[in-house]
Amino acid sequence: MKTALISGITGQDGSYLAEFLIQKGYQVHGIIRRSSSFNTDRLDHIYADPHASSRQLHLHYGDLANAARLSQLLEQIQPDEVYNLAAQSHVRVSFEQAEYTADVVATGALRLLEAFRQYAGHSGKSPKLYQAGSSEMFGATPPPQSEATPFYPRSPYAVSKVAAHWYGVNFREAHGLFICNGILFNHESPRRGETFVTRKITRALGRIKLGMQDKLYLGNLDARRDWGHAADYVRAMWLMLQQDTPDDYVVATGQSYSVREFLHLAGGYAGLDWTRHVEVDPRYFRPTEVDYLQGDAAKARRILGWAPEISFEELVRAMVDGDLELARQEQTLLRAGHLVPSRGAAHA
Ligand code: NDP
Ligand code: GDR
Repeated sequence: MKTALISGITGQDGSYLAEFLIQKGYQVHGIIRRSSSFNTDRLDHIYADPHASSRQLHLHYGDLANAARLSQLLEQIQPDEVYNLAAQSHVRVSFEQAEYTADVVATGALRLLEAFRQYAGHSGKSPKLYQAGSSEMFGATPPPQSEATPFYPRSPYAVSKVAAHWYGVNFREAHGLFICNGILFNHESPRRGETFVTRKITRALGRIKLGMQDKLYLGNLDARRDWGHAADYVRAMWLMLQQDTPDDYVVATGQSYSVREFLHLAGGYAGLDWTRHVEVDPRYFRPTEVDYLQGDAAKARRILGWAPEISFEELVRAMVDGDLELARQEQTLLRAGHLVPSRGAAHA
């Protein structure tokens, strides 16, 4: 039975990856940040009482800002596979919190790599590490983007991911470690954070459909993204670590749509004329935008045998269905006199 350690386990990808690895029989350990409010909602359905002997999911407090704790966790858990998914992952927020983003995304990855190097040196195992890289690293370089495409990052987030990518390559080459960089294009799901554009849209459509909200304020509707489903993408992460040699891979669907096209499809499926509800608010524009991402995942297809199984249309439908159901639940709570936070002003 293998043991995995996931940083960022409470995020969208962390929850899908934990589910995937548990189904494969892994013991899954996750690093969670201490928070004054609960941050484990996405894991509730797979969480088991710590006293249950059969449980496969184990959560530990830690933070990518705390190097000593990362070392301690690796020594204690002795993982076969480490997945570094933790990040301040919001591109626009990174313009406001550039230094913090660099500390978590770039230096945080370095802290984990350094702890991993020491652990690998004396564990007697040959552990493997996955680093969550991003299509944002390509930034302004025109599509299609593959492993051979030069990086041209357009935000503090993307610059930090480029640094983390090269730390990974350097640790692999300098110390002979098994480290893979995934270069994943956008992937979404009903568990996507509510301030990313797809989820912001489907969340609002659900509430508009039930009369709980009228307007949705968005930024650049012309940006194009290659959107896949997170469940498909965590499988690619795992496949990278099952190979005999470490390498870097682009993971993408190869199809690209604009935000406007996403609105059209999601609005149509929800039975709404989105043009009556959406307004453009420049506060959501980015100082430097990434206009057009469309990945070429031929290498992942050839070497990993990976291909997406969930189509763009299925993704959009799953997200709209999920958020219509959530809006219905909110409406029931409201009618029963409970407080429900307003989502109209999702501020990113
Ligand atoms: P999320 O924003 O949903 O999750 C980020 C996770 O990182 C959360 O668990 C968060 O914890 C945790 N985290 C944030 N800061 C720290 C810290 N200082 N120490 C420890 N944990 C921290 O991201 P996704 O699941 O969407 O993405 C996973 C990874 O993949 C990220 O690195 C992201 O940058 C990258 N990526 C994502 C893509 C996508 O389209 N989703 C595409 C390409 C790359 P908390 O819950 O407490 O906030
Ligand atoms: P992105 O995702 O920046 O690609 O990063 P996001 O959904 O935030 O933006 C996609 C595009 O939509 C445009 N947009 C808006 N975006 C947000 N968030 N809010 C809006 O109101 C809005 N209106 C238009 C944006 O300008 C952009 O062009 C995501 C994150 O998950 C990163 O962590 C990851 O690395 C990349 O995907 C791949």
